[in-house]
Amino acid sequence: MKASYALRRLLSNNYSLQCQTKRTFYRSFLRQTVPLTSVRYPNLKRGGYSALTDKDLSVFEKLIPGRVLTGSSELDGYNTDWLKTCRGSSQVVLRPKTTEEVSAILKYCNERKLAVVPQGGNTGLVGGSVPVFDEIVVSTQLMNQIISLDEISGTLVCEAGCILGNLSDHVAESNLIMPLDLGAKGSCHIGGNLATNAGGLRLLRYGSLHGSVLGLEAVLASGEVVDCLSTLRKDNTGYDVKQLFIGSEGTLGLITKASILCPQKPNAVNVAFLGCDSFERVLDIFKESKMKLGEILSAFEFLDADAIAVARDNLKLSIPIDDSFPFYVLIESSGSDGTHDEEKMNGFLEDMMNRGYVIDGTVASEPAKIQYIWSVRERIAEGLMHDGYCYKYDVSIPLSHYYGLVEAVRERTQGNTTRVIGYGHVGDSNLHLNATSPEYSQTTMDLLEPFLYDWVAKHRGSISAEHGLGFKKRDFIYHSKSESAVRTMNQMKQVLDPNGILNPYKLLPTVVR
Ligand code: FAD
Ligand code: 2HG
Ligand code: ZN
Repeated sequence: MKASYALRRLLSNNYSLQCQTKRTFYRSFLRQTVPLTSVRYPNLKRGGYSALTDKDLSVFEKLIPGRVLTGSSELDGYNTDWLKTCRGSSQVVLRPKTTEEVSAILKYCNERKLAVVPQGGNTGLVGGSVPVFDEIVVSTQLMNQIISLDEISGTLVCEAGCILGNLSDHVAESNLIMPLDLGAKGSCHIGGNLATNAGGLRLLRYGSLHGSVLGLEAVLASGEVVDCLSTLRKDNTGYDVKQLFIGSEGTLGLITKASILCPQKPNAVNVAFLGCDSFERVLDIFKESKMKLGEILSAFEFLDADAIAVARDNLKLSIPIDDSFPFYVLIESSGSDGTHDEEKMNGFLEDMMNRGYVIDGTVASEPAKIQYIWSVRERIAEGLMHDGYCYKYDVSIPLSHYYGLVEAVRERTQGNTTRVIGYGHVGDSNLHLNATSPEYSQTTMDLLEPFLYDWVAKHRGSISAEHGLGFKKRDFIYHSKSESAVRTMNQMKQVLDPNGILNPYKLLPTVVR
């Protein structure tokens, strides 16, 4: 293991790179003109919703004085998604501060049949958080109060608009961590995380939000407030209604508050960044890491050479080890005893090197170095945007077929893309496949879809592992869900939102069979 050499190189890195403000990045991309969604998808028809009037605006102004945004330049960011692939033409953004205000807004919109899109940090990757036509944006930006933190049980209660990174910083003061972590933590809201059932980098260890969310409060389309804000770990009194809203992508209700179980902050964290020569070796290392690291294994991520090229060439990040391997693995251990964990990690890595599974690697236990290694992985989504247009896929595939999809897509789209990369949460069987081109190309899109979704369905995977269906993927739902399951979802929608005002054109398919 060339650990000392690689760590020396890490030390000389410019750490400020990872602190590059997201603001500058977003603004420079906003200057590009994103076609209106209604233009890119000409066959899509606007639903029979009312059109916004001056009278509606004055009602909103009375409900939330001073927090009704209407200027078109102010609305740009709310109308356009993070990927710059979807753009709506909403004329108003409402920024309530309380559940009561959300309730009054939705009640009025429901009575007037005005369509609404709930929006958190607008980091969603499937076009779910922005209007398709002229839906009213209800933003949770000002609902950002932390309500309580019980240090003994680790229960955090907060409003939906709290930024994930701020919550992490807050709970860290009590030696706790959030059960989820993702690259968008600086912007995404906890309400948005719940609405998408976000997975992220810690799911392997702490499980999905369906387990760590203890309670939530949501407002239905009618304005009724559904209070499920329990803080109990065990509560089997009837249907677990809160679960309905987790992963419902703003189509069943607007989440206003949540209570979340926060794990203890681990005393010792080690991160290894390793190079290997085939994807089979990645799987061998995963299997061995589960056996040898056992309870301290907290993340297992992989990147292929083309993903590494994005970090190196587009983000100008220095790769912690030699950048010529076909595959890279990032392993994190988290535990309570530094010496014990380090011994375990070093023993495991030595074994992997001796067996030839790992060719080169570096391991870090200091926070700044750990953060740097993680930034190489976390910033790939940002780096891809430098290529121009990004075709983003987020699938689950059984590990025996996992990387086959990247190879199949590369072969099929040869000459029509800048690159096709594979990376992601291999420990959760979750692959992030991304293709890029200088600008949107219908030819490339036709090569990718439905081919890619058919491939995933044939190999018994899911077409959306963690980002959701949103606007872009809803019509492929049948590739992963039965007709009866989709019909049941549609019935739930009818009961909770009979006028269909909440996030129309999202999640449910155009045609329910
Ligand atoms: P938004 O983008 O604003 O909204 C997302 C959806 O939730 C929309 O349908 C919206 O209508 C709905 N919604 C938002 N707030 C509410 C609310 N209060 N009530 C009801 N509905 C609401 N996702 C992962 O799962 N794992 C990752 O590792 C991951 N990494 C990412 C890294 C980057 C750099 C980026 C840009 C995105 C990443 N994402 C990831 C995708 C994204 O789903 C998450 O960032 C996050 O969960 C979205 O939160 P948000 O507040 O930005 O929600
Ligand atoms: C991640 O894991 C996100 O970094 C984004 O889910 C994935 O860029 C992507 O496809
Ligand atoms: Zn992810």
